[in-house]
Amino acid sequence: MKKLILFISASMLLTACNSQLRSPLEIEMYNAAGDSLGTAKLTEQSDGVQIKLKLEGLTPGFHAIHVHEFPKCEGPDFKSAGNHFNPDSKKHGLMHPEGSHLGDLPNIEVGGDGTVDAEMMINKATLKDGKNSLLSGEGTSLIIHAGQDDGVSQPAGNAGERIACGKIQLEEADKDDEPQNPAETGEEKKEAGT
Ligand SMILES: [Cu+2]
Ligand SMILES: [Zn+2]
Repeated sequence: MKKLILFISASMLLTACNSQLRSPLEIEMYNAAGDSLGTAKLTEQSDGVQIKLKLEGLTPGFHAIHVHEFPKCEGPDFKSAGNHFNPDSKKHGLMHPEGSHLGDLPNIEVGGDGTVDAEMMINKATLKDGKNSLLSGEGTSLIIHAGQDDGVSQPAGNAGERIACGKIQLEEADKDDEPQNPAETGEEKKEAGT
């Protein structure tokens, strides 16, 4: 009986750990120079994914923010992040009749001190498996723009340059595509030319 209880609590613990890997997921946001601006905390909820944004060092005013399709934040232009996350092939814009991209979000307002502390929902998104998962494939990214999203212009709301980027992906440790043969780790890997 004792063994059974031990087994049950061990598997419950395992389940808890598993879901913790995906939610909440805290990601770091970087500017074009590679400096950290703060964090975004993503949490799975029944109707979507909640984002809690705590950033500093931005220019005051309204800025567009979207989920983009690739977890690649290569500055200074962050073009590597690709287009908006759009698993249903819709048009861009929260105000577009044929919209919107799943990754479209309302503009954020940065205060006079350059900080923003905002909370928003990506409706119908998830951190679990499936086509609407922000972690599908390699993952996605969260991008902030210099200007604001007008809510209708194609393809991306005429929001201007990409000024901040954060990768929405699981920890490196969770990836299983790396070869784990200890015999291969003895030799230092040569860096690819950057
Ligand atoms: Cu964007
Ligand atoms: Zn969009």
